[in-house]
Amino acid sequence: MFPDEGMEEEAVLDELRKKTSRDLTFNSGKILGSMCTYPHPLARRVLSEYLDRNLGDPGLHVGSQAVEMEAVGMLSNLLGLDKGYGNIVSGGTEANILAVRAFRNLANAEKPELILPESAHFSFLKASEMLGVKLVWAKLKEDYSVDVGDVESKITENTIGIVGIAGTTGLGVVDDIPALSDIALDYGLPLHVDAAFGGFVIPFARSLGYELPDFDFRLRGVRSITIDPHKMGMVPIPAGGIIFREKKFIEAISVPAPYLAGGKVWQATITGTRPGANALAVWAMMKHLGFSGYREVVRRAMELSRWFAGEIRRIPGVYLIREPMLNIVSFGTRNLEKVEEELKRRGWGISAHRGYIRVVMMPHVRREHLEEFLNDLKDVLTR
Ligand code: 0PR
Repeated sequence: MFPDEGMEEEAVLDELRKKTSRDLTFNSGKILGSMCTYPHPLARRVLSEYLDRNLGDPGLHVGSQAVEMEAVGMLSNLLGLDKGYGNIVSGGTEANILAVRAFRNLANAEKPELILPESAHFSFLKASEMLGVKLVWAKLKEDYSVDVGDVESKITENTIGIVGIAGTTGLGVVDDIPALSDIALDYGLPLHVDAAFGGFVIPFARSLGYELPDFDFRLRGVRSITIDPHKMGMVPIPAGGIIFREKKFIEAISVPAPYLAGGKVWQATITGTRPGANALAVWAMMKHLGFSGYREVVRRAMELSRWFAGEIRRIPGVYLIREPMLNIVSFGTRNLEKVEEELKRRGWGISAHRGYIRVVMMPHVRREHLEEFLNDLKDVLTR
């Protein structure tokens, strides 16, 4: 009901505190299955200071827009491009929709089709429905990466592009992007890489010596990449990233917004009014941590996931779905549903809806949390 009279601020806050007390918090260490994390203190400061900035009207917030473009520039560099074109957006969903939209608008297909791995995130279902693009699913191999031969066999004259995934949602698998890039070049098709999760992991993990395939703009077939600062980038929600190799992709999805303060401006994003503060936080975090800072975050996460996978392997009745490639470890158990239910009852933020339990080693996850979790898991299994 809409209140007739207002309440005191403290009373409002009290009520909110009570209502949200059932939420799990990242700080508690109980959230093991999420790709989000507790935002970095610097990012929190930036957000509270610049909450009013609106990138939907960049003529008002000229400085913030320039910072957004610098952030896009830094992300492009991280992904192997001297200069890229894109935006800081609301998340991986919007970024993926923008890529599909650009591919569709640039293609001349009567019945547009997009080829993507069976492991692709459900954001592509939204893109498909909104954009009238048919999804053509490519099979996975035994190692859960996409079967590149199957991708090639599904190319038709209606194909508008191909999607590869660098860090799948369920298992953190990195597809054979070099092979997909070759196919894309052979057939003159654009390749989109969904690195919503892996974008802030793979470059750093590789520099630590982990063997992972090339996945970014260094491969000539790659035309666009989704990379989410609100996952491993430690920026508050919402902060996604879409980067295109060439300006024509942005032009293909831009609409004129003629009456804004900046004169005739063009908008490529789905959202109109959108948070400048989060884009500034993306910029601030990259400036603050730098490559070496993020590498330390990733080092910890990768080491923890290797340790955790080793512990999982030692528990009878529990098995890894596959060796982890990134900082995601997914495992199955006997009586999975009952195990999930009991772990949740004990306060763990996990889910087994895909047929296994996914543990994402986000920066808030520490070894002592995992030890406690493993003890609970062993206990539940012996009941
Ligand atoms: N692409 C990939 C590979 C993803 O894993 C995700 C999100 C997206 C795109 C879409 O990103 P946005 O959610 O930012 O639009 N994957 C997470 C998942 O489904 C999203 C998530 C995050 C779910 C935190 C739960 C959670 O607690 O697991």
